[in-house]
Amino acid sequence: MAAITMDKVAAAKETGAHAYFDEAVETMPREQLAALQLERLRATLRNAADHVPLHRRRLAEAGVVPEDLHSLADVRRLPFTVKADLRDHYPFGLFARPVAGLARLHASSGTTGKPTVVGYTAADLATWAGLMARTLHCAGARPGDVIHNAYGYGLFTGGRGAHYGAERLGAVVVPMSGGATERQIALIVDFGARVLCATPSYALAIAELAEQQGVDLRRSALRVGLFGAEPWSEALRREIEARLGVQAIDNYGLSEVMGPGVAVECAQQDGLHGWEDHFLFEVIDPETLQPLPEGQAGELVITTLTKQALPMLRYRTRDITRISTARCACGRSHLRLLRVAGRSDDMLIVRGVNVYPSQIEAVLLGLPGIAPHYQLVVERQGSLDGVSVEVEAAPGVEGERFGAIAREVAHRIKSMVGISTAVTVKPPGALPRSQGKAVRVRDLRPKGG
Ligand code: DLL
Repeated sequence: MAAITMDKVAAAKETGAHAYFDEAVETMPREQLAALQLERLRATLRNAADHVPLHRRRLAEAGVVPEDLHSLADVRRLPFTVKADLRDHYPFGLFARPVAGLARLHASSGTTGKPTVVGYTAADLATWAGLMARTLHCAGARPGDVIHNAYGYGLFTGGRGAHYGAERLGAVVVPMSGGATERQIALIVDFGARVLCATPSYALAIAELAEQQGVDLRRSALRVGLFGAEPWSEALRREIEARLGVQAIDNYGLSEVMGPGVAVECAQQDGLHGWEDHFLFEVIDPETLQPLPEGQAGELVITTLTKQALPMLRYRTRDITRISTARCACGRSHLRLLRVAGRSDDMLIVRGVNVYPSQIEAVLLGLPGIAPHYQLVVERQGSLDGVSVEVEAAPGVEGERFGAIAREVAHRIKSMVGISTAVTVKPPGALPRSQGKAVRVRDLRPKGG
């Protein structure tokens, strides 16, 4: 079986290499890309200053006149935009076009308060579809492929983002959305899907249920997985690749700047190409707000370069990553973002140690006796925060081994991540399965304290 998987992955790598959706743009020399960015940045500033009162005021306060920008480094003179700006101007206050002139709205649920609302003109939707087609192609999808789309449809940008990108690519899209996992499996097999789009945690749930039903998806037509919308570890990637028989490609995006299609890995799986003809990427120190040199980890900041309805100036994503402009073996010239380990909001500080859930995931996966499902529970213990870890026993593991497994998991987390955790092993199937973005952390700390 392992041999089948390896052949399929090798074949996917083969088709993915040195083939572009838009060769001229994807391999554009970096100086030319920079010139294009500067020209588009000026147009974006003009759009923002002319049509969005908040940006007009902030640009005036910063003393920036769009025509004044002489080099990309001047982007540092621009004010930042944060999620609270969208909330404070709910629903349409940051739009640069009247609502009647838009073609679509999306929104993110947000756990507290108002959702963040984003809008697109018809031209924005066409840009987005083009970028998603490029993204799918970069991941290994090709015209004529059946693309099974299990990202949620609705206000979430994942479903429709992948949908219109797949159509634009010339592929055959199955608009499945999340949930009804049994049916998903049957249709993947019956329709001969070559590409699966899903969150990584949902891809795992599909793999698991297929195995329980005796369906071997490694023998199906699936070759490529386009997975994203949540942080996931390299260990989870290997797990999904082995269980589904796909090359699992990471893709990144966020609704505030567009949706999926902002950055994606190529077949090299060595960082995500950020599409620089449409976005300007910076990494800053989240404390000092100063730009960080290439290679240093910090908060990703994105400026949109072509959006009409919702131009975003230096949007602070809260996502932690690093940038590399080193040339990629695939020939694409666009910079690479290192896998996004997590959001600064999700970072836990346990007795002074900074921890992302994905770091704990990396330890858990592959440990004998446990399944790749977990949740972290954060509680206030006296004046400090404590983290307990709930893991699930692998199928067939007897209850009397749970205690020993829990001790082993706690020991590994302590030695590899550096924090002490209380570990509970639950029976197989006890932890909730994801249908979209997985809930990795249950935060039981008192609100506001
Ligand atoms: O999750 C857009 C998307 C859909 C991306 C489908 C990829 C695939 P939002 O719901 O606005 O948009 O959430 C954006 O999700 O700021 C990151 O924190 C996180 N995120 C998205 N992709 C990745 C990824 C969509 N590949 C937020 N790795 C972002 C890690 C990711 N985190």
